[in-house]
Amino acid sequence: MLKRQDGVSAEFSQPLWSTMLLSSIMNLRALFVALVVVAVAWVDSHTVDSDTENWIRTLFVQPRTLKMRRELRDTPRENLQNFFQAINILKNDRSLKPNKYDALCSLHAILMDIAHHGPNFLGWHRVYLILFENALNQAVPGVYVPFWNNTLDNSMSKPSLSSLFTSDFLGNGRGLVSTGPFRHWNTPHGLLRRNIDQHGWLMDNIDEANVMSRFYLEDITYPNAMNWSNVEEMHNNVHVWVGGQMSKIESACYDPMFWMHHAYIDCIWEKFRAKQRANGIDPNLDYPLFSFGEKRHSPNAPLGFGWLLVRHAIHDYFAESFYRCAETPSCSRQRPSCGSIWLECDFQREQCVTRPVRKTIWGYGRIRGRFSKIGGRKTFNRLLKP
Ligand SMILES: [Cu+2]
Repeated sequence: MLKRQDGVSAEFSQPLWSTMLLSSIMNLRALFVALVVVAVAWVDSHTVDSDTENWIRTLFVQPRTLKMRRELRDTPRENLQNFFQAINILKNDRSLKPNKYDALCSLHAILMDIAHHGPNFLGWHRVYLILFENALNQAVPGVYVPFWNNTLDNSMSKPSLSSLFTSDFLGNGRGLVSTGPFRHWNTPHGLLRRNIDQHGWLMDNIDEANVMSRFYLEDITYPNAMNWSNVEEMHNNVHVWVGGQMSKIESACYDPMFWMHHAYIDCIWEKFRAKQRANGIDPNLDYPLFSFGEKRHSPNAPLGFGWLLVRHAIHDYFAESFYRCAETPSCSRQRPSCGSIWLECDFQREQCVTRPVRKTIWGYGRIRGRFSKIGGRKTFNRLLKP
């Protein structure tokens, strides 16, 4: 029986050991849980202190119940508040240096090269999100990470007026974040700030359709994907669109928007995998054997979490044992409600769109079109990697 750690919710008391033998994915499950009892093998010369390492080991558990991740605007208020509260509990928990939230977030920068610019991008962030969700559940049991489907905001005539950037959701979108659940947050990269809708761009339905039109992981990830179906590239532009800490890899997760953004990207990937299964392609085996680009993205390279390898992160174990993605609200002329006060139906396009909250005080419009997008390009990677 897995020994329960202090503060770990009852939900995590499921003895993984007993289910191991029954599982068809026994080896992977064993590898995952083995991290609880062995030293986490951090890569390169980077280390975290032993207290942090010990805590992170407690995050390698499988919840008894599956989470249902929902779109932010479709998440019941109570769940959303619990989610924000859990984040703040981690942020204020100084039993680790400098606090639990920042300690977990630091891994994103430490393992930056393993996690980005290659086919491991999706799998690595999937495992990382699971660890984060487990950390939240230690603070407030039952919490899940809602996903931010940014196409709902992109469909607005002025996405900078999205209700997401109010105290009801994530706080203001320009300058120091002084409203909402993360107001006046300090980070290792200065006070939390954003600069929405100045550079980069949000995703649209065509982006998702382009991803869905492809067949293999290498068709939607670096280094082989065409730009128009490269999901990492699409995600980079959203990071840049938010600005502030979000615009750079080493600081991105210090803005909690990071997790909701990645939860959406992850849901797109899961949809892609479902389509693969329907087409007779096994997503468990779909990792480029040779054309993976840099060595650290090779299928047998370490994932950065204990004994897990890069190829393990694409396994259905992670896709199926922890959470599901709910559908983003949709509407039609016959079914005009989007089921959320934050969304309204665009009857022409028959899709839900974020309701604007107020007139902008910045007084600029949005430049649309491919050409202007290219002109404004400042990619997430390029900001970091000379
Ligand atoms: Cu990342």
